[in-house]
Amino acid sequence: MQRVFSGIQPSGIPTLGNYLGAIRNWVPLQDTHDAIYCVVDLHAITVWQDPKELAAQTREMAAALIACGLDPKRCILFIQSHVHAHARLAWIFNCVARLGWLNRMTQFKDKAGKDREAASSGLYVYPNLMAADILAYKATLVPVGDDQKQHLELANDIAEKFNHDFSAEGFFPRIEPLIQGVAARVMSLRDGTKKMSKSDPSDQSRINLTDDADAIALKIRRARTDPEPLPDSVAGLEGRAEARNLVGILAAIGGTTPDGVLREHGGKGFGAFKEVLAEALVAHLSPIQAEMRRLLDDPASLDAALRLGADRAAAIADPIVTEAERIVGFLPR
Ligand code: AQP
Repeated sequence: MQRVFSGIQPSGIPTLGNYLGAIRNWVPLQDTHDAIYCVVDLHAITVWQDPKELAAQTREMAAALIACGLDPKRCILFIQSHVHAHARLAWIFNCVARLGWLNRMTQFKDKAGKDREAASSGLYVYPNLMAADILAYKATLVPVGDDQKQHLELANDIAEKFNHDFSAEGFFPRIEPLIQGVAARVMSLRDGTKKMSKSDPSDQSRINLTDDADAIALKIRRARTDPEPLPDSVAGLEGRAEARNLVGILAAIGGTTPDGVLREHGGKGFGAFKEVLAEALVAHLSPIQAEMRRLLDDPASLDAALRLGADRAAAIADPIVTEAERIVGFLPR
């Protein structure tokens, strides 16, 4: 069975973007693949996180994943910092990856903003840790949103250079991204050229998975749009990033295509369309929210499931990383 790995940062409440671009697509893979999913707290601290909030957000993210359909019995679900193999392999990869490669990463440029000198060194080497996350399990398929494609190409460069430099041909496998769905990239509700992000300073820019019906309706009502009515087909969405985004969201939620949405709603003004969209979102997210609340009411059971997940993950990753350390020439203890 092919092994898949994916992770999500507990850097805030999961957004509709995380859900449609990633989490939702992870669920069916539990039954067809050897699936490993991780809440990546080591990645989250590459930008400042309040320690108390980080712990709470980590648990909340795990609850959200389970509420969205990940079943700790059908997949391996754990917290990244609980399995030390990730950090051990990441250090080796810090020494394999070239600065020139990292300099090309657009996510660093986006996240560091204008004051790059003030960004953490962790943010800079983030893609090396991501490569370690995947390769510590020799996973070959990584379901991610479209925004992560560049990091996966880098992970393949790292694997190839490791195999080559240490004469370990084939030790680390090639990784393929799995980019699924009509909403592979959900955009900000305030700016159709920026992706929806859980750490965007504006809460109005995103739908959080925990937003109640009123918050969802308000955010959708306030979402930026243009004054034209909806076109009859996707060709008419050209140059209308915000309209395209809202149509894409309804298509993804309703299990249809943007053309399907426009066949039904083409010609409508945004006032009417936004009401339909808000209603569909509330109906879709309510059961997930109820299940999340139930899980968070019993943190001891949730933590126990995550401990078990970490044990299962470590049982796979530890021997692989120990072998990588031997290949590098570290003296076994
Ligand atoms: N807007 C998005 N549309 C589609 N997919 C998305 N993903 C993130 N945003 C969108 C996918 O979600 C997965 C987990 O992402 P992450 O938490 O590891 O980091 P991220 O990509 O940086 O997500 P955020 O929400 O923007 O987090 P912050 O604000 O902390 O940086 C990935 O598979 C990603 O593709």
